[in-house]
Parts: sequence; C-alpha cells; structure tokens
Amino acid sequence: MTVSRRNFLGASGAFALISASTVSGRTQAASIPEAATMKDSATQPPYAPATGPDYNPVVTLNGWTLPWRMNGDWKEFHLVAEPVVRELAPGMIAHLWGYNGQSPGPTIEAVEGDKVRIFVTNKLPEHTTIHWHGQILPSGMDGVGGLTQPHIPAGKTFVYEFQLMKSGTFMYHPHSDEMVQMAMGMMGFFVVHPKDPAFRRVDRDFVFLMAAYDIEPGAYVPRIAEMTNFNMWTWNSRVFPGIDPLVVAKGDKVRIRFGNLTMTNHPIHMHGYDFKVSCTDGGWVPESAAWPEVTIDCAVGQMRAFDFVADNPGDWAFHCHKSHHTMNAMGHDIRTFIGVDTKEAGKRIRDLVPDYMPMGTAGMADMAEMEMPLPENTLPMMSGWAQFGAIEMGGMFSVVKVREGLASGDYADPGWYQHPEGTVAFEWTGEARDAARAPGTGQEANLTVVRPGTHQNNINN
Ligand SMILES: [Cu+2]
Repeated sequence: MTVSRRNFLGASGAFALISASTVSGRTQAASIPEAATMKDSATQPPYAPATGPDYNPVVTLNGWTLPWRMNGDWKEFHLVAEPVVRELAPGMIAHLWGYNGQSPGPTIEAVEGDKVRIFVTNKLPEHTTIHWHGQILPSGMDGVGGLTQPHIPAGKTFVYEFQLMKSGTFMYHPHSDEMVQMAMGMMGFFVVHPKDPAFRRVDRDFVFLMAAYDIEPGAYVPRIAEMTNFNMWTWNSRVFPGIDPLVVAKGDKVRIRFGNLTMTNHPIHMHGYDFKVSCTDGGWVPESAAWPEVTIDCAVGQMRAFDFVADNPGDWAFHCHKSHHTMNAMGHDIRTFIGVDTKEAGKRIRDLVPDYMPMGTAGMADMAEMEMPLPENTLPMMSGWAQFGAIEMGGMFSVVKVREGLASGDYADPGWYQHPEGTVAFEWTGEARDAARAPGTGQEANLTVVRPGTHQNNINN
C-alpha cells in the first residue's frame, strides 16, 4: 500500500485533537484526507482494523481495501474517480475508468453503526456521482445524479455522510452517465462488518465484482455502447489466468461474496463442495432459511455471498457456468468446423489468403496448446496451465486451493495440489471392452483395472 497505516492514523489523530467531535460535518470536512492509491493488480493482504470494533477483514481478489482515518466519531474515506490502466491478465492492459488507481475501486470496509464520511473527488473528463448500492441512508446521500444531488462536475469534490444501519454485502458505482461509466469499469465493493465480531464469523472472506468489457484485439479502450456482445468477462477487472487463486486452509470457515455489474446473469459454480447463500445485498439469510447449492445464479445488479467449511482439500475449479464467460477475446468469432473436411476448402482459401489455417475440425482444444501468433494487446480464447496440462479456460475462472496446515493469514499460492496416491483419474489399459464382451450373451467379461503405482483390482461385472 502506498500509504502506511501508521502515518495515516497518526495524521488523523493529530487532526482529531484540533477538531472537536461536536463540530458539524461540514466544518470538519474542511480537511480532506489523503487519497491512497494502488499501482499493483495483485491481491493485497487483508487490512486489519487498528481501531474500533474487531472484525475479520475481507480479501479482495486482485484488489485492496481503502485506508481510512478517524475524525472525531466519523470514519473518513477519500475516493478519487479517475482514468486508470488495469492489467486484465499478463499480456493485456485496458484503459479504464476507476477509483484510486484501479478498476474496480478499493473495497470499503466499516462496521455496523459507523458514521462514514466519504469524500469523492472527480478527476474524470465528465461529471459523476456515487450510489451506495444496498445501503439504508438518507435519500440525499443515495448518489443518483439529478434526482438526489447535482452531478459532481469534473474537478470538484463532494462529501457523502451517512451512518451504516446494517451489516452485510454492498457495492458502490456511479449513477451518472451509467452506461459509459460502468462499461469503463467504475465500481467497488462495500462490506459492512457486524457489530458483534462473532456474528456469522468466518476465517476467510473473499470478495469480487463481475464486469464485462468489449475490447477489440489490439485496442485498449472498451466499446462503451456494447450491450450484449462482450468479449472480456472479468472478476475485479481480471480474467483467467490473471485471477489469483482463492487460498484456503483445510477446516477454515470460508465466505465468498460477489456482485454482478455486467449486463447478464452469471451462474457461479464451485467444485468439490456444497454451500449455502449466507448473504445478499438485501441482508443476511437466516441459517434456517438457506438451502444447499453448488451453483448460484447472480442476476444483474445483485450480490450474493455463500459460506462453506473447507473440509475437502484439493484444487477446485471455481467459475461462471456460462461457457462463453470462461473465454477471452481472441477466437470469439471463430466459425464451427467440427466434422468438416477442411483439406480441400483450406487449399482453395489459401489461394486467396496465403496464411489461412482452418481450425477446430476436431473441437477447439488444440487452440489452447497452440502458440498462435496474437495481435498486440489481447488474450487467447483459452489458456492457463496446471500440473496435468492446459486448463483451456479464460474469463471468469479461478481455483479454490484448499490445503492442510496453512497458517491463518497465509494467502500465498501453495502451488498445485499433491493428490494422494490412487486418487487421480487414470487411463484404462486393459482389453477393449467391446472385444471382451461375449457376443449375444449380454454378459460382460472380467475387466482389469490397473491403478498406476498401486495395486490391481479385478472387477467382476
Ligand atoms: Cu457468466
């Protein structure tokens, strides 16, 4: 973090002596807190509270939490709306709009009952506002440009003040030229921790927002008028293999929270577990009312959190279940050639286009392994490697890595899972099944299953 917490709080402590807490918000607001900024797109360590009630801070996937200062009994934050450069994954950057150096903006974390004062400085070329999605607050603090406040002109700073009425999972985004500003990446997470630190407490708490961009290969700026045909499906403005793994210690209670600011729904699926929705942007789901799922559909404008106990170690795929949302840009426009004899067609097309190479006649998997020449600043449709080969994914995909013996607070990538002997799918090397079947009897012959490195099983069907 570019602002050390000690300096930040030290400065605010000095200021608090001068300004009595009885002074009205407007007078206190005369001094603007420093706006921390982040240059890095790696997941930053959780930001533990040094003052106020205890809570377990969240981990923002490929993101960070905004530092604050206390000013009397107000918790003060400073967001700067501005153009940013965001790496979507190694090999591709995007010129977006965001907050404090990144898209999405930093996560805001506070506690139920806190009085928050949020300074918003507009360094965009046009006006903006911020809407605090899901918060119960005075109408004039709701951030709807024209309706509840004047738009914040370029170059100006506005102040939002409200008390956090309930704990839960929220977000912030502009309510001002929304189509452009959200298509450009303006959004952030807002977590309000319960006053009672024991309430629904978990050991690890991950958050991310979903955003979709349409960025042509070789381009840097999203097409802001696009409504359906997006080609970059992101979690926190990152795509696989640029999304960090979610690292979890075996036995941890884990929460994963996400919100959807794209233009379509995302069925979010995690392997290896069942889990329950614990929280929405409307509040906590009573434990007695939660039902088991392995996929949670998150509609546009919604937020969902699910909880599970990490008792099943492994490398567990975690992704949107729309298969086109686990792909990146290059190759989206490819035609279907499965089953087509492209030899003749290919020859004829090469007369016109010398480098032409028909692809995908047996599926598209070969594309993931091929080192295709790419235009500048884009990403292949499917990529990523693991211990057994190409993962053939992109977009909204990551891996939940559940490991034994991780220290609490250790989020470092532990590498690939070391599977216990005899627990990996393996090639069957016995006789061909059709030949072994006695014709006409309906009886199946003995099948010999050889587990690599272990023993031999005779399965008698
Ligand atoms: Cu999706």
